[in-house]
Order: sequence, then structure tokens, then C-alpha cells
Amino acid sequence: MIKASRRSFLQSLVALAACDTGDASTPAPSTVCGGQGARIPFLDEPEQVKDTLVGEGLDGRLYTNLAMMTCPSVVPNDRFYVRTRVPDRIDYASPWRIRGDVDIGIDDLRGRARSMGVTLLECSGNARGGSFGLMSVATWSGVPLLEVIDVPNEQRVLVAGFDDHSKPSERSVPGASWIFTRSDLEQTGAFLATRMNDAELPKDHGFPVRLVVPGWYGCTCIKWVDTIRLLPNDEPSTPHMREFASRTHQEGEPLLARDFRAAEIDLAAMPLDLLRLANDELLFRGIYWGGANVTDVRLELLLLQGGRDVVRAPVTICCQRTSTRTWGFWSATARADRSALPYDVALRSLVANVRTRRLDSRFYARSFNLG
Ligand SMILES: Nc1nc2c(c(=O)[nH]1)N[C@H]1C(S)=C(S)[C@@H](COP(=O)(O)O)O[C@H]1N2
Ligand SMILES: [Mo]
Repeated sequence: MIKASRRSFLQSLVALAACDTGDASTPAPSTVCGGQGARIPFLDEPEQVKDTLVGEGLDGRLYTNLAMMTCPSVVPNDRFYVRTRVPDRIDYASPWRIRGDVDIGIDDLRGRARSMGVTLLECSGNARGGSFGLMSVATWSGVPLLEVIDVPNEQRVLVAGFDDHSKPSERSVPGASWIFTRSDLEQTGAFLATRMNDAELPKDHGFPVRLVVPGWYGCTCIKWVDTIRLLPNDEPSTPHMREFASRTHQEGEPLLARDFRAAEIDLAAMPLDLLRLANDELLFRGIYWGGANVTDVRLELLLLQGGRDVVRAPVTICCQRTSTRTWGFWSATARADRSALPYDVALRSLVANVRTRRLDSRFYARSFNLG
């Protein structure tokens, strides 16, 4: 009796926070993902236009407003982050074909496309200046790349996309391509996507066909794919790979494709918002994503001043993710003194032997003032 009423109490709180997992088989979340209080803004994040397209071509961007996200959720197509808008020189007049060591028409591909499930994409250049909004989750339909081309073990495969823009970019090198091994494709389940969130792939997301490499950074997820080619194992890396070498945690800028590491997204987490509760406690709510194992997630919240952690607080997973391909939500409460100095908030992993390169470097830290 008591148990039942406690559960329904929790459930109503959870519904209030719009954080219901919506799946009867998932255990009830042990805490709520939301709360009521006064919002404390994060510092040093320029008032970015969010959920709206800005710029053109290679400099075209849409920063997803992650603070609006609840769990479980996908990002609707018109709010899914954009890094590079559709090239103005693309030719949509003739039927699309992928050529090279394949010759496959778009209708053939569409006919073979089926659900590939949910996958998160994150730009390796995701940064605080854009409120970390270059990250989104969608459901995809498509065809596994290995069904389109057989990659022998002693060779590699290049996937290249159309990237010819009439306006030169201020920041980026045109030409998008990445080179994979057979085992990269087997391990990630990389696929050619033709649909996104049950709709035709939008132009800015690679219409009519893009690559999706689950668990790898977005720079490997080539849009407007028009070439697939088999290459020998000692092939040079591409300019696009070298452009993204440091952002995908390579050592230097390897000249050979085989000296590139897998562009994997490690387990990471960040706060999305911060509330001051009526009892003066701070309530942090955020997401976690990436990593190789869905159960290897135990996090701790750190409040830092001048690089030194002054407060540590336990983190509760309030909306567990169903696979490593998507995000989950966490929350944490902490008390901190009012201070003239700003605080940084960051997370760390408590599980041994889980690689967390970006958590270790406090890549996703955000700052706030408790004046
Ligand atoms: N042809 C092409 N594909 C591309 C890019 C590009 O500039 N040109 N950018 C890459 C990068 S850096 C990212 S993060 C993702 C972004 O995909 P999205 O805009 O659909 O979110 O596309 C990748 N594919
Ligand atoms: Mo990116």
C-alpha cells in the first residue's frame, strides 16, 4: 500500500518534470530530473541564437537548445544541430548516384532502407561558445555500409561527400571524407541514412544520403555522400581527417589513414541548467552520453574555484539511457557558499578503467556566480 502510493507520488513528480521514461519495463527513476526554483545562468557563454539556422555553407550552423531537452527524447529535424548547410553548388536536377567502387542509385538505396534506431551525433568542435549545442539525437533509417560494399580486411574504405560551396569558408576546409576499416564499420554498425525521425533526410543534414557512424564524432558522418572507394592500407589520410585530427583526439596530424585512432566519443556529461531551490540548495540537471558500456556510468559533480574542487556532490541518474547510442539525464543537488569568485561545474566518472578524455580535461565545464 505504502509502496504503491509512494510510487505514484514519484511518478507524478516525474511526469511534472517531463522526465518519464515512458517505458513500463524500465525501473522507476529514483529521483526527479527537474525542480522549481530560480534559474542561475551560466557565465561566459555568448547569447547564441539557438534552434535557428545562422550563416551559410560551410559556416552555416544551428545550435540546438539542449536546456529544452527532456528524457527520453529525440530532437525534431528543424532543431537538430547543423554543421555545414547544403552546398549551393549541389546538383539535385539529375538522380543521385553514389559512384567509385560502387554504382548505386538513390531509389535502390531507399528501397533497401529500414530502421537503424536512435543515434546521437556530436560535432567534435562542440564548444562552450555555442553552449555545447552542436549535439542532437534522432532516429534514422538506412542501409548498413557493409551491405553496400564488401571491404576486404587488407583494404580500407573511403566515404566522400559533395562539398562544393561558392562562398569560401572563414573557418573550415571544403571537402568531406573519412577512411574506415572493415572492423570500424562492423563495430559501429555505420550506415547510409536516407531518413531521419521518420521523414526524408533534410537538405542541411545531407539529403539524399549521409553516413552515420554510431558512437563516433560527427565529422566522420559524411553528408551528401557521392563516392565510396576501396583503398590500400597505406593510403594517406584525407585533408578533412587532418582538419579534425586534434578534435578527435589524434596524436598530431597523422599522414596515413591507418595512424588515425577510432574517432570515438568517450563517456561525457555536462550540466544543462542550474536552479536555486527554496531551501537555498543548488539543483543541477544535465545529460550524459558516449562511452562503450551502458552500465559503466557512475558520476560525481564537482564545483571548482580556481581549478580546485571545493564541493563534491553525488549524481543521480534520473532517466537512464537505453543504449550507448543515446543520452540519459542526471541531476544533483549541492550547497555552496556565496562567493565573490565564480564557480566552475564539471563532472567526473567514478568507474575505473572507463576512458573519459573530455571529462578529464573539463572540456564541458560551465561557470556560474553565487554573488
Ligand atoms: N559533405 C560534408 N559532410 C559533413 C560535413 C561537411 O562539412 N561536409 N561536416 C561534418 C561535421 S564536422 C559534422 S559535426 C556533421 C554534422 O551533421 P549535421 O549538420 O547533420 O548535424 O556532418 C559532417 N558531414
Ligand atoms: Mo563537426
